Amino acid sequence: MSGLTATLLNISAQAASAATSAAPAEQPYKIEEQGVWLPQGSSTFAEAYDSAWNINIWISIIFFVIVIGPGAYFAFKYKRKSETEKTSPIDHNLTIEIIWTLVPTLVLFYMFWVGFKSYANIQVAPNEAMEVRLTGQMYNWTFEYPNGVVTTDLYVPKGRPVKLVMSSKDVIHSFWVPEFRVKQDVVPGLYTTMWFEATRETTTTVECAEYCGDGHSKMLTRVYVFEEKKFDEYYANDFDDPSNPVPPAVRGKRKYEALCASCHSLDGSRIQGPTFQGIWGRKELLTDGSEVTVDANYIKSSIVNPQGQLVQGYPPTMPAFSYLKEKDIDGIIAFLKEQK
Ligand code: HEC
Ligand SMILES: [Cu+2]
Repeated sequence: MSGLTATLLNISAQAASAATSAAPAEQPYKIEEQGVWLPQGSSTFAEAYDSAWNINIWISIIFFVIVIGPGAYFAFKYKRKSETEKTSPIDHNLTIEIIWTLVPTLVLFYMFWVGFKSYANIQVAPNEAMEVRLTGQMYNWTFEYPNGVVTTDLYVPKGRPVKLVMSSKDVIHSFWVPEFRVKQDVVPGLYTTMWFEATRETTTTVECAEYCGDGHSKMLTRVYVFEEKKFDEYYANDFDDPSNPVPPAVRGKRKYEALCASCHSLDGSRIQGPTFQGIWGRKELLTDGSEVTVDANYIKSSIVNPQGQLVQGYPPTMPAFSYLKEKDIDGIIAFLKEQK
């Protein structure tokens, strides 16, 4: 990637972390560079993709020189020298015309073939691929793994194929991992898929590549590629670092950011649901006229059975999160306790 794009990406990464101060203050979003054109290749597609890129760029450069070079030269060499000079009577040359029709046609077929080969490969995921369900929304991505764990960062094993089954909750987004050389639209009301197999341990970045609103540039998300063993350990541990257990409130905060932040604010503002600011111990009027004090039991039942007790003045739109594990719910409760 060029230095300029990298600079722009860094600027938007800073903007993103400044805007969502809740985001974990980790390393900046990065895409590893190599040379002038393309970033480091980190998936099995990179080789074919990069060679297609190189072939196309070199053919374009060569033909640019072949076409524009003589054109510019002739413009000077055969420039009309006087008012009375006549144009030469030559009008065409069959041999040359056949050559300059046939050669570019064959070159075009070759370029098509080079692109089509890897395109076909990118379209069809291997059967054994791990299927991860991706949801795009303004302005983040969530990933649901086969074991039901939902994350806001993408974790993938090195050397094993991963298939993403993607859809959007609102507008069209585009899921783009430059280092993997994959990009696919994420569309409301439609499943799109893509797959890849990472080839090296790295931490790279997802960008949204379809302008989707004013938070578009903030849809940066990390992709962690782990060795298979490390991946399996993380996978079994809800993608928390097994050697560095997180306190419940931190786990809860992550779940909040992944699942609840789109409807519940922490700063007192009303989104779809009541704010979590000062929620612990708050007295809440329910639609059946009764009053409850927010405690652990109420929060738990709000999460697994949201329609059971509805807060007055709010729509019954909260989905049930019955798949959440006990320790995630405990984490959320611990996190909500802290929201003064
Ligand atoms: C699609 C929007 C939406 C999402 C996502 C959502 N909620 Fe809600 N939530 C609501 C709405 C609307 C209400 C108010 C109506 C009701 O009581 O169900 C609510 C109410 C609540 C309440 C009761 C609040 C109070 O002041 O009494 C709790 C607790 C709660 N949600 C927890 C969560 C947690 C935890 C998550 C994430 C795991 C979550 N919600 C995700 C929409 C949402
Ligand atoms: Cu987007």
